[in-house]
Amino acid sequence: MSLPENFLWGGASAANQCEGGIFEDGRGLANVDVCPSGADRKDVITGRRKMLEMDAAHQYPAVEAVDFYHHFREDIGLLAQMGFKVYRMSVAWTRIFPNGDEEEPNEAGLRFYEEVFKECSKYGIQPLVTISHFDCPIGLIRKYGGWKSRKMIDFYLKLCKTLFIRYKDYVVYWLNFNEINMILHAPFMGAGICFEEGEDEEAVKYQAAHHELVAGALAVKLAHEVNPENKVGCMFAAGSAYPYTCHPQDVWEALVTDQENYFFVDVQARGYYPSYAKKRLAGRGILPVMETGDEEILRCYPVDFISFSYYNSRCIAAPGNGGEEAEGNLFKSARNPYLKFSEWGWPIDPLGLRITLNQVYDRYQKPLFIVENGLGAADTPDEKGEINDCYRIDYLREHIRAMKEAVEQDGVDLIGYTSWAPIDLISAGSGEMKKRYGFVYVDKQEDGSGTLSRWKKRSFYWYKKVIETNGEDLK
Ligand code: BGP
Repeated sequence: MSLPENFLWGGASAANQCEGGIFEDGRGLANVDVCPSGADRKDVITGRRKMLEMDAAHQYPAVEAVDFYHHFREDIGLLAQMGFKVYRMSVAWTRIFPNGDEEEPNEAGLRFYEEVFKECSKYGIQPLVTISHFDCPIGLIRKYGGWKSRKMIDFYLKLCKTLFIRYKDYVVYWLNFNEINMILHAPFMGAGICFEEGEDEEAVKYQAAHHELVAGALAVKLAHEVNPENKVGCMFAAGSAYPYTCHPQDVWEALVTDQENYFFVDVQARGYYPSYAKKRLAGRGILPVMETGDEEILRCYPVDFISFSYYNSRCIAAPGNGGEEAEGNLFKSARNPYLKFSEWGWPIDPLGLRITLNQVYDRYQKPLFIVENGLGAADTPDEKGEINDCYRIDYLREHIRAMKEAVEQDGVDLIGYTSWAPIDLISAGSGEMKKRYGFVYVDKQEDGSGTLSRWKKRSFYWYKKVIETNGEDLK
């Protein structure tokens, strides 16, 4: 038994974390551009501190990022050398509609992505395009409050329509929103939401989520109308919640945590609000306002496949049941005493990937796609300038092994695997450059210095062999 012949191996990135060039060719400003690095980032990405423009007191890593905007040919060439079958990337909304509400798209922005897709197709690399990867035009935030407003649905669909038509010959795999459940944890970064004094934050977040859910379903409809070959997936930040102990209260809290995340996929994949969400949101008086027809839209246009990021599992203790806190992908959880942790304090749990794949597949019975998985580490070149990132190889090897077991032994239907991120880029959570994920090192340092040149790390050669052997040789 082995992985299917046409298994899509590759890597994943996001426009705002790699492109830079944010003032070029008519591009407008987006929420992700004004998230600073440093201590204030957290308050900004969570919507508690309103920052809609740049100021002199902060650094904004998205301004240059790793300058994919001018290096994309070289970068895609490197992906091709590793034998990539798929490249997950996102479009910057504001390259195409600089303020979000223009009548006509910005041709220069459209041309940029066309060049990127052409470059991919030169090497037979299939793009997997995230339509909105933590990305919302500042123009729409100022005028409408981002996804708080139902008006966003139309602007988003206009973007979708433009993309589906223009790139019909290049792209069939689409994701409607990156980590849609992140709206609960980083609402400014996820959905352009800033909270006003006295606002019920939960109510605002679930209302905005409802707008995204409707928009996402209508994007599926549109994608199929433009090209019946199009396949649209949802995307959520996954990682099963383990009970901290077998105390029934811990088990219960873990179940509720899983439901909070599955809520989004329940709607996007099954086509309706699950009963637990309806009851609980209604119980708190925050059931989103729906328009007539919304329920039908959700029911008629479920996604074609389910994708997710997996970095770690979570461990949940009921209040007062103890447990130290652990870090992890913007979610806090209890520290799992059986796991090791990354330099950034994220748990490392390969078996958790197999568990997650099984749970998600059991629940939805739709094809799955792992679209993010990787290890953030502070790589340092040795005296010869080489980067021996054996820790990254170990992490990926164990996760790929667990993924294979889920496919080969448990029968999970998996389309592909894209590691985060093939070429070093800016961290979403912390805004740091030194938290690196790549197979390719980018000479850019935390203070912004560096030549931006690209060097292959040891993991580059390792991943190339993994792809070449369709995951058989993981040594
Ligand atoms: C996910 C995001 C990515 C990415 C990744 C790693 O939440 O979809 O954009 O950055 O996590 O997280 P970080 O960059 O914080 O290390």
